[in-house]
Amino acid sequence: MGKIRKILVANRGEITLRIMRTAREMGIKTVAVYSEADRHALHVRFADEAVCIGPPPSAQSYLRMEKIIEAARHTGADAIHPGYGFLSENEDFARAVREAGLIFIGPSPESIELMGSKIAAKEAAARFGVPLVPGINKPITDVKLAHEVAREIGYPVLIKASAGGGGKGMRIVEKEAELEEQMQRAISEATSAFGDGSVFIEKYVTQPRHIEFQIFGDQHGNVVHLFERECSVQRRHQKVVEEAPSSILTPELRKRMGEAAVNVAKAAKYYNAGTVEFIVDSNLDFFFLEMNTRLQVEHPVTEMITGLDLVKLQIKVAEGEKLPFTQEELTLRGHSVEVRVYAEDPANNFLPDIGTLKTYVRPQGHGIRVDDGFEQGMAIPFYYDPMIAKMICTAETRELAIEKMIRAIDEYQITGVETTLGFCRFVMTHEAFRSGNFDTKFVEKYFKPDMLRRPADEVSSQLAAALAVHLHQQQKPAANPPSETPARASRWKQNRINS
Ligand code: MV4
Repeated sequence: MGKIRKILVANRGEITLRIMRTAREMGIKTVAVYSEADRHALHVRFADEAVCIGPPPSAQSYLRMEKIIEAARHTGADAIHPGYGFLSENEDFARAVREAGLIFIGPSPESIELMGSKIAAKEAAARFGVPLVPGINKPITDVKLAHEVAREIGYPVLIKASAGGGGKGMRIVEKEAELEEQMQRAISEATSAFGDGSVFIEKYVTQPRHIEFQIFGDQHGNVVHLFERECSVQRRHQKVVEEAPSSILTPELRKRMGEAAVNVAKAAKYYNAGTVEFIVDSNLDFFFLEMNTRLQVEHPVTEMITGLDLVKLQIKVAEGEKLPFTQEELTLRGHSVEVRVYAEDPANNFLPDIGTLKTYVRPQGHGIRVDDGFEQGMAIPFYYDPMIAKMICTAETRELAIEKMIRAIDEYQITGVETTLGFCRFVMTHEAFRSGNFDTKFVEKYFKPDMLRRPADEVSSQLAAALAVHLHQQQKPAANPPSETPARASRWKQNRINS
């Protein structure tokens, strides 16, 4: 251990820039690794040094442990930050980094491994008195036992893969007649997806809210929580909006959940940044689900309400320093909302819309933070996650943060690709979101793709209808219906919902 002088960031995009910025402020040199598709990427330009690690597909570049460790050796880096995604929650990578004599800026391989097994994670949490969803916390293969368990906890139940997480490999079983078939399917799916067919059964909590606690530990056994984030607006387990604090927690509930989160971390002898996920039911009862052993995409909302730089803290505890504060010294101020801006087409089932950012102008002003990895004229590579940016708006109250977000969305100019900005605006202006009365089914319940139809489309569909009538009167089929608005035309002003 000791002072870190040079960090290699084993990642790409906005999170790599975000990490390198803090490193530079701390006087630490930075090393980028990149694939052949990312030669001109901003993280490569920003870094003090950069090493190409292979062809565009992640499996041949950002997932190649030995290439990355070799790049660290070659450049004399003494630490590796994994970012999120890619190798960030891979215990073999954390171990290989340690064995190469380098510092892994994250938790121990043992903690990553423990939390990688949902069953082991729940077992550890239960030993520390943390509430779990009713169910059985053992791998189940025996159908008879499954029937007994499900009958006892009551339908609907949820079958989850122990090696899954983030919603992967989950199956809802509404009634007894479906249990056996769903179990067989879950087991075979888990076997092929994770090489581990262990599944377990939980009571299915309907209309839950997703509330996660940011925790932080040092290597001296100290653990604190940095309050919660609420991420209930999701689409197919992809978070759309995150905020801190949650609008449903009272100070008393926050204290109890925070203590439970710290206990989960202590059960795993956890250090560095981590996130403890809970679901909260309509009675405000909370249950531990799983722990994410990485810095999360949505960490900025926590930074905004605590005033802390989480990457700086990660680096300091990785150097062996003690946490510079106690739980009692931490306070929460204001409200912060984050939206994720993707190059996806919400009107077309959120299909990735890969292309070049013809116009790219960020919003500005008080309380607005944009974490991104692109500039105008850059192409969004097809090989990776199509997130363009995270936009974080912070103000004294939730209402003001939402108002600021709407203003910022309207000011953001992106052309060349379809984006989820209009969809984010839909959420921000929706009564259910604004009132705080929503759950994880928000998108399913309220969003229909045609809600984002732009005025220009309206015009062309009216034209099409008029033409159809005209042609029908002439008894001729339409050979060439009028074309849609050019897909890549400037339309940022039109990103709003027709209402
Ligand atoms: C649940 C649940 C209801 N009951 N477990 C989804 C992600 C993974 N971390 C666990 N997830 C869920 N587990 C029980 N017993 C509902 C979900 C869930 C969900 C949770 C948080 C945020 C969004 C979600 C969307 C669908 C399902």
